[in-house]
Amino acid sequence: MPRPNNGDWRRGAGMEIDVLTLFPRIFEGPLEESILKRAQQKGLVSVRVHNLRDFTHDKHRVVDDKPYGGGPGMLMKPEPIFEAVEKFRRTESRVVLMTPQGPPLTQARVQEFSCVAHLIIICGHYEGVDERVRAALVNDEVSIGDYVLTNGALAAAVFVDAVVRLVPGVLGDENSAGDDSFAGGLLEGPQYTRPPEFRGLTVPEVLLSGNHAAIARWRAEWARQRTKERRPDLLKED
Ligand code: JFE
Repeated sequence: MPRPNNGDWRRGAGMEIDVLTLFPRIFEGPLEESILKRAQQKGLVSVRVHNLRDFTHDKHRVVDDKPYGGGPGMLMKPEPIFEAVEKFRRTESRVVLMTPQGPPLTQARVQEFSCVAHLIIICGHYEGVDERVRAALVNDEVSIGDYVLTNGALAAAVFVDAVVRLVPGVLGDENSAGDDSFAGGLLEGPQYTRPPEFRGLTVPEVLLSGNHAAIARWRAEWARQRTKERRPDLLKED
């Protein structure tokens, strides 16, 4: 996977992410924990969360309206979203819309996004956003899975977490992200730590053997078997 196309990317502010949401506090928890927090402290990534209500100009700071043609629920008005995106957007920015109607996120797509210098993430709310936001502003739509959340903010937190951990230097060990389930297209097999026997349950002998070739064969065989059993879809070619 190529690293960033943009010259400023690593010397500058690290990866930059602007999140546009009506619920900024949904982000505070996840961003202040462990890896995401350290990534920001190290200057590898900078996540800024903005309240879309701050981009209204009327007294009641209205961000929603009824859908034309009728029907239940409300939609997000285009004006605050346009104003916010146009404030933050640069030539290298990618504008991402969280929506259950986007293509489902995969680790391959996460890897691509981790190479982008600047992400602007629009979190929908209510029943969704005015279609003109999609048409005029959005580069990529992302669903985090085939289930419906109450709004896009939690989906965006999941997306940011998956992307940020792939930015070089964020994980202590550069290899650990590459070893993940899915990175190799297969699930991982069983894993064990000490003690070698616990409540009569033992660790497979081969893992204690010190025979690295045998261990690698054992792991490859279990990865294949477990993937075939649990996620045969991952073995099929597309
Ligand atoms: C929004 C909502 C009614 C959506 C048919 C904005 N993977 C994923 N699941 N859910 C979302 C993403 C998501 C993202 C943004 C969202 C859900 N909603 C709720 C309500 C119909 C909807 O789409 C609003």
